[in-house]
Amino acid sequence: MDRKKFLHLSSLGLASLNLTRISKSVQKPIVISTWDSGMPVNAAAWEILSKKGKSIDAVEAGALYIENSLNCCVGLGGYPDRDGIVTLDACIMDEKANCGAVGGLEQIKHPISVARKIMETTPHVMLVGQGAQQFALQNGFQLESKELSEDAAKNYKLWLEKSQYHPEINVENKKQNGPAAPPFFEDGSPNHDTMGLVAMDINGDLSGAVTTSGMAYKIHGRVGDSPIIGAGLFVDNEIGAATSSGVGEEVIRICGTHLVVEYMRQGYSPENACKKAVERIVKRDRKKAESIQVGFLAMNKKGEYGAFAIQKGFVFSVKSEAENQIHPSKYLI
Ligand code: SD4
Repeated sequence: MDRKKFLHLSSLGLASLNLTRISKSVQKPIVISTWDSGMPVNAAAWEILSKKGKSIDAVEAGALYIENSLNCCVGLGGYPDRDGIVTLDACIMDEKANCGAVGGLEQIKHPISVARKIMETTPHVMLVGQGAQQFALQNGFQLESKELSEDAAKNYKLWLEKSQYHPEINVENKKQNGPAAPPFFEDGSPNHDTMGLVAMDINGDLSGAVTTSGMAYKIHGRVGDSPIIGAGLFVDNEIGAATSSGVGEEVIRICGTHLVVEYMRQGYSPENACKKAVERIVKRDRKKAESIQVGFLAMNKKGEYGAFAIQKGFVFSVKSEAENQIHPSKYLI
């Protein structure tokens, strides 16, 4: 920058801002994902990102990894609805705002790939229920068994004793209140039933994916935020991308991840953008917010990332050249 231009910018208070932008290099490739279960998911995505692959392939690979883990509560190993049926939600979105989604998909192992197929081969964004299953079968996906995983069957049986839908938040609560209250496993560990991930590839292109069995013991037919573009996932290649986990109804009400991206557009850091969205939920109904969890996770075009949740306990996983670790999210209440 020549001296004259520098002095001019200084007079506007913009010189340091401009210099910061020049000196700060973009962190890429990078992948971030919800929860500690995101560590192996990131590793699967990194296989692609580290070989200069595309972020859309990386996020699909990450989601496929967790859909394959039958001991996990994402995918067919997940917890059922109150009728004992596992219904899966997923979506995927790329740097050109191409997107695909499935809601309430039954007996198909890889909802994320069905979502991608919808994105790439149909004029639509979202297919649900029987139609989504029919589309999957027509496109070579196998019909899997209806049987619940061992863990899910055990917890469902326990849940049936009271049949109450009370998504709990803290492990402490869970231990006081007895077993099987979602979103917790019987041993008290959090039921991370949603995997959301966002990646930026070596070209700086952003993509995201979400896959989940949704809230345990939901009403049959209920679809959460996870497969809804702008709620569970949003990608804007000019600005950044965001994903969410927690009580989907509250995320849908504020178009959560779209809101986070819009806050980043206004100049908020990823963490502060997530915080603003959390504040929106809490402001609407603080009493309700005190009893639920919602966490947002976001990345901007510089590869900066951040998260924010209503409650303590939300964590996220990051993989880049510089790090491979789990971070605790800040929280409001
Ligand atoms: C849902 N948002 O179905 C999902 C559930 C979730 O951790 O994220 N649980 O509402």
